[in-house]
Amino acid sequence: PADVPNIQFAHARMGPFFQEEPRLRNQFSQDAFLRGFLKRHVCSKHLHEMNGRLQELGERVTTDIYELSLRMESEPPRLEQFSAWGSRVDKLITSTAWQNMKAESRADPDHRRPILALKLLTSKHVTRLYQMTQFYLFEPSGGLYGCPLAMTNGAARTVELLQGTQPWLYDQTFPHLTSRDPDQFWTSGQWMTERRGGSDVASGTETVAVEQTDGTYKLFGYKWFSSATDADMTLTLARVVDKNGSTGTSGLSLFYLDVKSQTSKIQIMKLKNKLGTRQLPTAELLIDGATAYKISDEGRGVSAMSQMLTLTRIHTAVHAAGAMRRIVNLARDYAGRRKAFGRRLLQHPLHVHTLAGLEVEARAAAIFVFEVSRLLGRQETQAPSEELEVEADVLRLAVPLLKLYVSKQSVSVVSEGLECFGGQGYIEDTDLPRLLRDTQVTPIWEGTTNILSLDVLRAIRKSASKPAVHATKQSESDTSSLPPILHNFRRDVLARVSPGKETRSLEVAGVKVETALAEVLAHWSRLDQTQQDMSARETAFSLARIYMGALLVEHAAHSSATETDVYTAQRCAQNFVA
Ligand code: UCC
Ligand code: FAD
Repeated sequence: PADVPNIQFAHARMGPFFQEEPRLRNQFSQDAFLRGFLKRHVCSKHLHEMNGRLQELGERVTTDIYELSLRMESEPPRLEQFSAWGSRVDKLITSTAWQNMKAESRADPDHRRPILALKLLTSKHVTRLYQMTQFYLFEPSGGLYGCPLAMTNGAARTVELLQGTQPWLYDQTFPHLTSRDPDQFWTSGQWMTERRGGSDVASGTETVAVEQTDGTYKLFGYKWFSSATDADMTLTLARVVDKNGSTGTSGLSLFYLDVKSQTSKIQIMKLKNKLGTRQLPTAELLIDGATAYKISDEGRGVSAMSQMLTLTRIHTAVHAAGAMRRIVNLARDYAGRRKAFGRRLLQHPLHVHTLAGLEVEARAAAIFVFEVSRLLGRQETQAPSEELEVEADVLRLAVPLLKLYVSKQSVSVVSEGLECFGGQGYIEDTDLPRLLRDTQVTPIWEGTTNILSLDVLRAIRKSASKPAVHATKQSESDTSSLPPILHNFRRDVLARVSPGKETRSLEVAGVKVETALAEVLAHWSRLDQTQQDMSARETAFSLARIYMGALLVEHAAHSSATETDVYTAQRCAQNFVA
């Protein structure tokens, strides 16, 4: 009305204030912590090459790759089970964005650089680290395409390890699983979970394998979760039975199944309606006589698959750590743009303290992921040595600890991160809620938190029956009763904090790590078997935090460390034992 001055809201006007959006800048150049870690561990020749590629990827995950992921989210997969004329067709319809992501991830380097240039470096032992840092940048913009890539990566490693006993399998699949040519590249599934149980796979698997006269097997069963429904091949578990249906051994065996050539024998019964990971075609599958090849010894399927689990568990942690990094980057940027009570959020001490806490958690998760990837690369490529044997023990414990801790923590960090945007954090079109939905799955798949805590116990108990790698030194006699794997874990942690303890600013943090470790190990040694089972989760959380604390202290004690690195180590060390 004419009698109200400076009117701001009327038909075609919505008021003068619009909040600036948070901006996503190059995710590699913004990540001083990642660059610092690489500088510590990669020689200058490779570092230059690696930095160049990661810089490029860091940009693409904020532009074209990110755009693809938005389309993948808004055009989820669909299942057409019957044709218009009633025939069963089980046609999985994925978006062009999903299909483009497959091509993009492998694009011929002569035409366009692949998103994930896995074979770039000549120095093999840092290749795993390089690979996982790429996934770390890629995952929050990857539209869950990292899921089939993770399973493919795990399958590639599994067939590589089986090369001695199954050379034909290696020849037939490995070049495809690692190909950079999109027309040649295959993805693999990992079909383990059935209706009776996804944790207790040994009792839960009802799928049977019937041997044929030519030595192949026909599989019959119902896979309750398959996230790689459009995969070219899969590795799967089944129980061998004779023609009368009785089992040979009680255990499961591992099978290779070429999916793309036998779609008529694998019915897609249903696409799952999920909280998140909506871009991903997760389905229930009925396997009705598909031909498969037994690739493990009979009854040794779980063991033969364990390296695949190692890879996919690391990928899960990479996804979770990547989500934390993304939300913290966005929240920090937003805090510089949003004002409340007359000041930018970045000028409110409490908000800054909240962000700093999230930054510490994101860094702790990141360094855990980077170090485990580095150790894995060393195991895969270096000649056997006593040092590597000790590292193998550390890695065996670190993988379940990494997966269980970082996954769980990512849900809490991403959730807190959403709150940093106030109400906007809850609004779908900001694309922020997707991060929470897609991280909520990480504690569940690839082994739940409890199952991985029990896996830590499995590793400790198995090691208890083996002799120690190192003779016990006098000063270590008080811990000589520890199972060798814990003994080696302890040595590793102490070696990492030792330089920090000599640095004034890190001394307290270093001592806290040592004390917490001593307390956890002493407490653990006093428990009987049932008590160990009952407290497996607390033990695992404590060991994970202690390990991250040790990694951060070690990082902060390095000559290239910054003040922020020191603060991170100090703050992480404030809260150790679960
Ligand atoms: O969820 C899935 C895919 C989701 C999508 C993937 C995305 C990846 C990231 C993407 C980012 C975007 S696939 C389903 C995953 N399912 C699981 O993880 C199953 C969880 N359950 C377990 O882990 C259980 O603990 C089982 C299945 C391993 C338990 O089986 P058993 O048969 O009862 O276990 P045993 O008898 O204790 O172990 C059998 C053998 C032993 O070796 P031997 O006989 O030589 O003593 C174990 O030491 O397997 C060995 N073993 C292992 N070895 C068992 N676990 C491990 C391990 N983790 N490492 C090495
Ligand atoms: P259950 O085994 O029934 O577990 C239920 C609860 O009991 C959990 O909290 C668990 O921690 C707890 N529990 C079980 N046993 C114990 C114990 N001994 N001690 C203490 N607690 C215990 N699987 C595949 O094989 N391939 C796939 O591609 C795949 N994709 C998936 C995609 C999505 C989106 C999801 C959500 C799952 C997918 N899964 C896939 C399945 C996933 O791996 C399983 O759901 C998971 O391993 C848990 O198994 P479950 O669902 O049978 O739970």
